Amino acid sequence: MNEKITSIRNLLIKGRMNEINSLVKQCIDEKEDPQTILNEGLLAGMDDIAKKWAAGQAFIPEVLIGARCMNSAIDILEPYLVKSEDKSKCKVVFGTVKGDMHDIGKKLCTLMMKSKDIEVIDIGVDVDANTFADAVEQYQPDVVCMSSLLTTSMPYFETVLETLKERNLRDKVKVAIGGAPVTQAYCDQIGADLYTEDAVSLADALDQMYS
Ligand code: B12
Repeated sequence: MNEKITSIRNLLIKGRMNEINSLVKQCIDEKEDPQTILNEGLLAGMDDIAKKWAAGQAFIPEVLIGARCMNSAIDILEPYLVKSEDKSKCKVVFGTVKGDMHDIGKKLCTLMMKSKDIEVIDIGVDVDANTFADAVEQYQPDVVCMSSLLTTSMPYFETVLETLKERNLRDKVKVAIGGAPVTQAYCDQIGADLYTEDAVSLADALDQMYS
């Protein structure tokens, strides 16, 4: 394993953003695969933080600064992971539902979709049902993607689906849901159109649906 990638992983929990960003740039200059930097450096580091948090060895500030470092480094990697210029295959509106501030997964899904020439309009975190519906009216996407990382925010998917129905928008868009607590069974139960486990499978599924 490239030592710099191991350092990126280890520096994440320390929140050393400048050093991480500089190592990411060095790895890119040395022609390291950007997907490897993402998976074995940044995502592995975030996973270490999550495990430490679960074990009571790390606390919210560490998680938060780790997340900030991760988001900053993803911005550096984005141009190397994303092809551009081609016409987009489909348009996606993407938000994290009301009550939920988690956005790293959304950001990764966005990156992977962009790499498949899918246009993504990110409407943020803590997004309420009417804002999702307004975005459908404004941007006329093919797909609405919703993310939830909390068992407490997950039921809000149903509120959004209801609002889309009430505003006669539900039959105009496909609705995809995801995030750690979400399952295919839950997707079927609430009548969403698509669930996948991770960013790569979401991008692949939409790529196939709209090719
Ligand atoms: C980082 C993090 C935070 C950061 C978020 C920073 C940020 N900018 O996102 C901070 C510190 C703010 C935070 C806060 C909280 N968090 Co938090 N957090 C995490 C942590 C450690 C990592 C999440 C993450 O980014 N993972 C990495 C990304 C890449 O993975 P992902 O989000 O799962 O996304 C992938 C898939 O799920 C999927 N996906 C995601 N979205 C979508 C959408 C679609 C359409 C599809 C198809 C797929 C898809 O693709 C993604 C990429 O492959 C998790 C632990 C964990 N193991 O998940 C806890 C966790 C989610 N948090 C948790 C909790 C409890 C909280 C707090 C309530 C803590 C508190 N007491 O305040 C608050 C809630 C704040 C709020 N209102 O949202 C719990 C949730 C428990 C539960 N079952 O509800 C977890 C599981 C930790 C734990 N073990 O207890 N958190």
